[in-house]
Amino acid sequence: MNTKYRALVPVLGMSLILTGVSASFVATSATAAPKLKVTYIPKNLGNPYFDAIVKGFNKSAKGLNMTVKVVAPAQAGATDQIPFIEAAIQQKVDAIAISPNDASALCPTLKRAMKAGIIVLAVNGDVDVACRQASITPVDFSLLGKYLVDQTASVIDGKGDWAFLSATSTAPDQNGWLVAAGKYIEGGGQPGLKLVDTVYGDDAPEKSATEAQALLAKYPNLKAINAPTTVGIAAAAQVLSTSPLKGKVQVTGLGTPNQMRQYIKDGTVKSFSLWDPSVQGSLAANLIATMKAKNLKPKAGVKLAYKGVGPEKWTMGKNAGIIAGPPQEFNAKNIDDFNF
Ligand code: RAM
Repeated sequence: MNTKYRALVPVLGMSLILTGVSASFVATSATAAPKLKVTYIPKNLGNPYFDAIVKGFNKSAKGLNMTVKVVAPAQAGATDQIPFIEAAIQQKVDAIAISPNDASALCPTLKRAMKAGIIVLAVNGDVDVACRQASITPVDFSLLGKYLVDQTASVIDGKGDWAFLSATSTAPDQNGWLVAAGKYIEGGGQPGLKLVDTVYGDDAPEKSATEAQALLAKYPNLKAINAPTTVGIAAAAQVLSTSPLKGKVQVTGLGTPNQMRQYIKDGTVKSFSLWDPSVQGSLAANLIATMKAKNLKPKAGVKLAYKGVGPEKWTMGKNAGIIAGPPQEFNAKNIDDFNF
């Protein structure tokens, strides 16, 4: 587990993770405006991808009179985030930002939060639109499906059997991308490729490694594993890096440059992609502050300008969704230019 920003404190039978910056909500003086209290709930613990989102959150929160408390379950199960949402409601926070593990299972609890006057944002993945006020996602999900299939084609010259190693079977982000990938394939995209299986590593390193090994054993003609999850791709690359199949089976997908650098350097991986996750955290902090200060009601067409955050000018799309993207490819030529 990454211990950089976490202290594990057992509270009411669940694990509460506190960021170094905001171990508790900071009391304000009588004259100062009260600090905005935000709880951010990533999918699960121990994933550096979410550390990067938290970094962006904290960086922007500093200038926004805001404290950000980060709490998450140990595992990324569909309902595992519910107790953390409930705790935030009890603490009367101003806003809850959540990277959901399920599109519907969290809805009744998120609706209760909104009824209590709490701003609810979906970050990195979305929930049913009635259960949040806005979403910030990294990419247009329908476009990323094609992107992943084309990415697989590019590492095996457009030909061969391949499999998806995904996160959890309920993950709204990965599931959205997988459905879009399926549509692209059905429509004749990359006809030289054959998708033989989709397996789930649950965004847990050990389970992801076991699933990668099982794929290699089950499909002797497998040419590539595409893991559209930073946990899955690092686990699959680690398995291949010490296997006689290194170089014969390609691993690609979505990963953080810091976790994947060694596998690019040792030749296990040719290329993979990701966006900068910190932009989503920065956008979330700024959007919460704007919604509070200006009583902004998010909807399509709302224009936002945030200095130092990505391209700085943002427009809300359909269902008050903001896309933080774009995906970027990493390979041996550019991997050292990135540090997250
Ligand atoms: C993992 C998580 C996250 C996803 C990234 C690409 O870290 O599943 O939700 O967006 O991978």
